[in-house]
Amino acid sequence: MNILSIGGSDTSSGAGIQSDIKIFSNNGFYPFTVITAITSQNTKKITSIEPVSRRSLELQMESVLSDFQIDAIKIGMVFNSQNIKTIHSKLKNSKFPIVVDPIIKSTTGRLLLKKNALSDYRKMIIPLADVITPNRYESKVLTGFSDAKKAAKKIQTMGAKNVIITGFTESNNKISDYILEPNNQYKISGKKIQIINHGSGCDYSASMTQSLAKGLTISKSVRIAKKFVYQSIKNSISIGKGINITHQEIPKDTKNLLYAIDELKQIKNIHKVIPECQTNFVLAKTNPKTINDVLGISGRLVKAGKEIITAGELAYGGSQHVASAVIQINKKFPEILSCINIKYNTKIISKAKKLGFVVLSYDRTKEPTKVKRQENSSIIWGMSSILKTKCPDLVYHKGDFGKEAMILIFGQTPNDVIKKVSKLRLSY
Ligand code: PXL
Repeated sequence: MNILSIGGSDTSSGAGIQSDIKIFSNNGFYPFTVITAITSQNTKKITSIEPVSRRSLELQMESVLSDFQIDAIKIGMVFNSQNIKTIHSKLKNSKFPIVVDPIIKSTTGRLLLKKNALSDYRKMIIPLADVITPNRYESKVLTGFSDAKKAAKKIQTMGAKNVIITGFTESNNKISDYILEPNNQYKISGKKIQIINHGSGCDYSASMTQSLAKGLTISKSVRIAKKFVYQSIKNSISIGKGINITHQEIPKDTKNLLYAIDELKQIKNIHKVIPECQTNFVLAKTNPKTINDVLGISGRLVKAGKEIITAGELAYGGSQHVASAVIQINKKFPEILSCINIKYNTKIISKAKKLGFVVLSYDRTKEPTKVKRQENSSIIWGMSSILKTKCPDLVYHKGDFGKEAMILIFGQTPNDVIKKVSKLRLSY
């Protein structure tokens, strides 16, 4: 899925466009960007803000909108009326879900929306919002109301569909947000963390945008955003001489699998081994019991011309078949945690044998009818039927009526699997 982030460039990468690129990429989204202004800033202060020209902003918007499929848009910092008018004219008839994050002042105290642009912001940016995420201060500046519920109602009458006032109430360890949907209002509370930081507002709206792209409900999206922000503040880094910058720690397993997927994409002619049903690449936790213990690609690795692209994100439970295979093998060989499926090809099998790989196979035409009828049981049956004493590097089956023949390559780690796939390269 693809997300467009419209906002300011932040040299510290703690907020704005750079922060969104980090978040969306880490979470399996492709980020497109349109820059409204260039800020010079570090963890102590902002020393300059230069809006881009109207022409540049128009052309950036046209470049992105005319070419790509977009699943959601986030609008962050828009510095002046010219920015606002241009964005409005390009998005006023758009059908994408839009999250508006009203950026008015930085944590370091600098105004990021010109005072004389406020009225255009109310008229032209707020009505674009499917979701708008002001904090209390921002809701007051936008409406004049200190009462956050009144402010939310006013913002809704300005044209935003769903209004979320973040930090509606706060105590030492709890922070609640107020949500006003078209026909519903409620509060959602979460844990609060006391670290002054740069980036948490951006993180919240970025997370909301991801959830909207996936079609989640507002309340589910808010819960996810609150957890995401809590973690990113908890993992915040003291990287400069001033305030902390929020940060997302990618779990080790996710990093390893992502790294291996990248390596896979570099293997020459790799597109030739992507089967009709596409490829998944998985990494299990130790002692996996169900597919929810196995990290996989929630879409697949798909062939696009001579390249392969990752469609979807990495998620536990993201793979059904390849994950089931690894779970079965792991029962007998607990060191095996990773697996990939590739296209059946006799040359690959001969090469594997020549290389001394342990090659096993099963015959799907021998599968009992009962197993065939039961969804997802074929792999479990197939794998258990071949597990003798040797731990396989490669398992294949030649398919059955309506079932594609397939090769599975196993390893202890994703890197181990990639090494095996690379060694087989000359055969495809
Ligand atoms: O955190 C709000 C924000 C958003 N976008 C840019 C920023 C800031 C805060 O400094 O600089 C570009």
